[in-house]
Amino acid sequence: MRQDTIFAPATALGRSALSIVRISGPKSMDVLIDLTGDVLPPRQLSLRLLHDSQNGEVLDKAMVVAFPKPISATGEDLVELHLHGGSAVLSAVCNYLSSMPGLRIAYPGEFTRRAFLNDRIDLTSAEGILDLIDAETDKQRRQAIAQATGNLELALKSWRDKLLSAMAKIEAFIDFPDDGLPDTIQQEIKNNLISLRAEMNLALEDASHAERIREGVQIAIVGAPNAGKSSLLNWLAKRDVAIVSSIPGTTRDILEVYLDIDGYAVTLADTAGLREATDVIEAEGVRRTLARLENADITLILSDASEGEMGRTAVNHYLSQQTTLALATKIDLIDDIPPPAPWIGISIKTGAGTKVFIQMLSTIIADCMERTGSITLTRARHINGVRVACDGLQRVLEAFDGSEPLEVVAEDLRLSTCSLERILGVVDVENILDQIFEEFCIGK
Ligand SMILES: Nc1nc2c(ncn2[C@@H]2O[C@H](COP(=O)(O)OP(=O)(O)OP(=O)(O)O)[C@@H](O)[C@H]2O)c(=O)[nH]1
Ligand SMILES: [Mg+2]
Repeated sequence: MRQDTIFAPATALGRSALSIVRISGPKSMDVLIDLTGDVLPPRQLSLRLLHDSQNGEVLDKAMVVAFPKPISATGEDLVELHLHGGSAVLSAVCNYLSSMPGLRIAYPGEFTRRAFLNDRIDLTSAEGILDLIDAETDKQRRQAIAQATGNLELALKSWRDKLLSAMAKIEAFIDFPDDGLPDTIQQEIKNNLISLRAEMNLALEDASHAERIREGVQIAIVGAPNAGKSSLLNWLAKRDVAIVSSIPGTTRDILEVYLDIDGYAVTLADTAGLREATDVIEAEGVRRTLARLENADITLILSDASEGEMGRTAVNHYLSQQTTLALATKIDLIDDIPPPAPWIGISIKTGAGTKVFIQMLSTIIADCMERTGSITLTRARHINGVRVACDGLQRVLEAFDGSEPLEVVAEDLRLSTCSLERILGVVDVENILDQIFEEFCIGK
């Protein structure tokens, strides 16, 4: 399959100034000669007429560039055609390419997959590229570009090298069981492994934050019926997403909007008002609200300020978490009199209190996302791998009192090393490749 030459549009379809088609594989250079009638200098953009060599028709006048292997994005001969944008030019060129023997359209992610298989990038960088393309906020972009350019790869490799160096020292003594491991060497290995374990633990602690940056923080708006939840959602979303009415029990299902708050991706959910439901549909709405409340990273609890103490006590028991903001709504109805702490008074009608609210919300979101270390594990796959490595390391450190033979210690170090290599894609990759690359778009 890797012998196939593949091609695909690398830019989005539709009307645009330019449209790039990439071709990768053994026939790429022949295709370029066929299209231009010329052998082009490598890695240099050239302006050429592209012909259909079967009937001589000009397909487009375009900038083209050739990247001979192995110094190309895929590690294979790679050609880029920078065509004029628009669907007709693109389909004429793609139709012509499909008619050429040995050429076929690429599968999603196939270019990046080939880059990985040809050792141009490791698996974490490939995932970083995917995240970068999917990034919708600035924080997501920063996290993804760090991973795509090899930050995680470097960290994992340095951890692996530290494990390998400990293993080499231990294995040197396995063949001399009588002498045992000299104390000074044992202490040195131990100190190195203790600091390695601390680094890994820090990365694991940060991991949930990194995952939230990638996937977005979940915020739920909850409260009694008619508290103004849907009004707040519409105001934050700056559009009429949810129906607002003075009838309690208007919202019965969960409504979600995706927002960018200070560069962080946020999923904001409006929910059904919490009360003893009057019918089965509302009861289901309340059940869903409670489930969402449990999964939320941040909860906004709303209570109608004009109902005073009564309204607040109804939702007080949800106030326990740190990541909860308590909002007393409609303070315009009580002459903007501020409610007692921790309640923050707001009015969607007059805008009173909304500035303070937004500031507090931004702070809570930032706290939720803030990381302490520099290494970012963005996926469950990374977290599990580092956890396994860390567990192995723990066993190694415990075995140093001499309770286990050196062979057992070395085996645990080997398991830890393997687990890190699995994240990098050095070992056991076949079963996860499809899963990772099928998320890509065609042409990447
Ligand atoms: N005066 C005033 N009225 C408001 C304010 N915010 C919302 N309301 C009104 O309060 C009523 C209920 O608003 P919704 O946003 O539908 O309340 P909800 O919490 O979503 O209600 P349910 O979906 O029934 O649980 C509507 O008539 C809104 O116009 C506000 O800041 N001031
Ligand atoms: Mg509502």
